[in-house]
Amino acid sequence: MKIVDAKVIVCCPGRNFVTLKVMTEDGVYGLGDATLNGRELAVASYLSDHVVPLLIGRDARRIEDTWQYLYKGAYWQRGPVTMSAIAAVDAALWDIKGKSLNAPLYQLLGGASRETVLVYGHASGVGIEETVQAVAQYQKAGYKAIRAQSGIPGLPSTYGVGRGSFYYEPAEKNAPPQSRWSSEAYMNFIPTLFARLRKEFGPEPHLLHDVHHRLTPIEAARVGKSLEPYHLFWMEDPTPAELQESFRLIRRHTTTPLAVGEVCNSIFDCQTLIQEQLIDYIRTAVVHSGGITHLRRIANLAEIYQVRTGSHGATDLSPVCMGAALHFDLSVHNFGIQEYMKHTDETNAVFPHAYQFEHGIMHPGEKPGIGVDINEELAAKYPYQRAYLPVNRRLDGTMHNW
Ligand code: KDG
Ligand code: MG
Repeated sequence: MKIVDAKVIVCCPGRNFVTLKVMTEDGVYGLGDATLNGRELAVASYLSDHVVPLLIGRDARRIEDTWQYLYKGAYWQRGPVTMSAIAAVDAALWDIKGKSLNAPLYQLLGGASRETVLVYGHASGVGIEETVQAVAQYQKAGYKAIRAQSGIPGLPSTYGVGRGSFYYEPAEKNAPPQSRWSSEAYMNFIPTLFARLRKEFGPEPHLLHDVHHRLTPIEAARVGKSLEPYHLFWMEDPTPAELQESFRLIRRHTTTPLAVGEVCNSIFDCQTLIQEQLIDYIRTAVVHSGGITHLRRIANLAEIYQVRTGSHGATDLSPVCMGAALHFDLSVHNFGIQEYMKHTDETNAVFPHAYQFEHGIMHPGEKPGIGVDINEELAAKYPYQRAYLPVNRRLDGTMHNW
């Protein structure tokens, strides 16, 4: 089954998405998400200028060989741009395989290991009261697992505070927005937020929290310890994971479960974290870590060390990625949870999909392949708009992690 054409579709139905469409000689096509928030066109160029010419004439059925060909063949291995491009090809080929065998993707991955996929959404507010209200809204909408973020008293802006209920979008058109940060103010405040949430909602709902790479290891250890009475489902990205060994220190001090991986692109970025059991959840996503083929390798390694998956699923991961993620989640044995933020109505219209959300759980649907399509005519009505993720400075002006 030869690949006869492939094209890169860039559109902005509320936010930018990069989608690869791979066409085969018998008319079956597959889709893959290649969106890298704030750097979308770099991946689009990597694909259309360098990868698409290599795909024409290849056998679409040879998924593993194509993955190795693009990874080893580039010589410049790994990195977010390369791995997002390879991910898009890989997902598109899995989509084609599913469609040509008339089977939903999860059946090709070993079949369902569970009936449904547990997801979590982001509740946030400018202060504690608003966050309490947002968590209540999510609970009402059926969510059993809720990430809670709140503005910090004394700071003008904080990561994770959304735009209206059920919608979170950090990227801004034209220039990066700038936020301010104080680890001291954050560390003093954050236990009061979770004390209040537990008091209000009791022990049942899973509560999650994202530190967004902003603390040093010893600060993270202190926060983890201070949150222990509120038994979080996880504390995410407490410190940057570039230095994987730094999680040893956090781990020595706290039993709060840890989740890392949304910015990891390969198994080598999280190998120490997994093999030393320094984390509990690995958050690598289909789109940013080499597609289904490579994500399975990461999950298989993690399974040996009792680390479960908790894939990134914010709104900058397109419905094509969400569909693929849900097939993966349904099938992989060591699944933990899936992040799910609703896309806008415009995005959902561009990407009609079979996956469904109900009562806090999801299912990828039974359509052959990934079960997500693209309406190209509609997509063309939403041209690319340059946008950037925010940058973050400490109160004295020093650049900090966002
Ligand atoms: O593109 C970056 C966002 O998706 C990310 O900042 C959101 O941290 C995030 C999360 O956990 O969803
Ligand atoms: Mg995060």
